[in-house]
Amino acid sequence: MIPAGRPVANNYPPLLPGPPSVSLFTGVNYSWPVLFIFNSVIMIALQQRTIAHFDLDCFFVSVECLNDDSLRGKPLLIGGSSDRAVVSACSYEARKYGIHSAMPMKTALRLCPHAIVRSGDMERYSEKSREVTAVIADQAPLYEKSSIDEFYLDISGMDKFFGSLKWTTELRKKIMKESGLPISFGLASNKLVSKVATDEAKPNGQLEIHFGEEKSFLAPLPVEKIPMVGRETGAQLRRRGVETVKTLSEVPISLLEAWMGKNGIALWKKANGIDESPVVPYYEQKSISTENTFPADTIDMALLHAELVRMTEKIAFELRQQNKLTGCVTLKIRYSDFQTVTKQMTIPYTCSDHILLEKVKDLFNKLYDRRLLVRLIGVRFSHLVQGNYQINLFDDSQEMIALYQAIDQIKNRFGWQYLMKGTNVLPPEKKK
Ligand code: DCP
Ligand code: MG
Repeated sequence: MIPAGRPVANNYPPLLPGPPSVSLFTGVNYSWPVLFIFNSVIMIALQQRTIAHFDLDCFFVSVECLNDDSLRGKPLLIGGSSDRAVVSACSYEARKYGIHSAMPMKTALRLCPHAIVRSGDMERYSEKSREVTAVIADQAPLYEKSSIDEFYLDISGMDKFFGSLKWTTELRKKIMKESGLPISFGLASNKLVSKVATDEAKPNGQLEIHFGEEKSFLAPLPVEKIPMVGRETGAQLRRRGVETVKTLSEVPISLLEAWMGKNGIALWKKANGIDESPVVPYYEQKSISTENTFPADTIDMALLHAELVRMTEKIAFELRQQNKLTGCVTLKIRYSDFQTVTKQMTIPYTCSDHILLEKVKDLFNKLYDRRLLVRLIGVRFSHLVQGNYQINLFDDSQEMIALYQAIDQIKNRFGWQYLMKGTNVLPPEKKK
């Protein structure tokens, strides 16, 4: 039984027809046809959703296998080759040895000394990611690109016309045929259950969870299968004797709230198969931008460059705080005569300052061609997807990753403006 005040599952019963003539709120009597239309509108509004979640299998590894067939079926690690490098991605064969993403390469090679190591190629992965996006965009009425290799599709209502499982299966085949990459999907009534279903279907599979079966599907799974349960939360729950999603769903919501605050409530909902979050269309996702009008129009290159560095570092930090990567950079310049020009560049997905700075400076050098005083400059990152900051640090070591972590911790604590690249520190007279 669900105690009063607890959130309940989103399985609304169909509205029952009332008596032949009913007074709704106003004392006016409505006839049958009016009530029927009213009912239909409400039912459509509350209708259960059908959400498909797609995730490419072993994405980086699969791209490498496309280029080199001899790598198939082998323990393969993607990452830097230096002593202090980390694993970005690993094949299923490598995972059997306990290797996982973000593990130091040295540890991985100790676990599996005969593993093959390939350095990553973010440009190629981004290209393939965009290829898959194009196939989905061409077919799906509403889709969200949630990470470099992951998509949510809202295909509610599709059943009436094609059958959602059939349609999704066809789309999966089309993606695999056109990109050459294996992909799995989960189909369910919300994002959470569809994502967990994809995970269960992997590798190279598909799984449909029918409406009403969400809780029983999740129940036997270990708590770590719930996406918001990381290693730390998982360990915390296990220490308290909570090992399966079923046990988690039975913990009183007030207790979970006492343990974890707001997150406890969110977790309880997830354990009970409830997730009302919408699929956010890719083209409506917010970009991150900043711009600055100079106190006096300027042609001082050192000042302009320093400002570009400052702005780029500011919004790259914002990107990392939101756990996002950008796939497109736009630069805006307004000259002193108010002519405004912009230029954008599609880039491999990243959130690293040094990569983004290079792109922004490149755009500036191409765009700034009038040798006129500049009134304003602006930088914008768009095509945002969820992603870890270490995703493209193939050649970088654990020290580089630790440095990014330390920089972001300091920025978090004292404010982003207190830690910047040396090039951005201007002499006091220029700061004015
Ligand atoms: N990635 C990374 N660093 C991480 C996690 C992931 O660089 N800590 C990269 C490599 C992956 C890609 O992102 O290939 C996609 O991440 P997934 O979590 O979807 O992992 P895979 O696609 O590799 O495997 P799976 O089949 O489990 O989806
Ligand atoms: Mg994947």
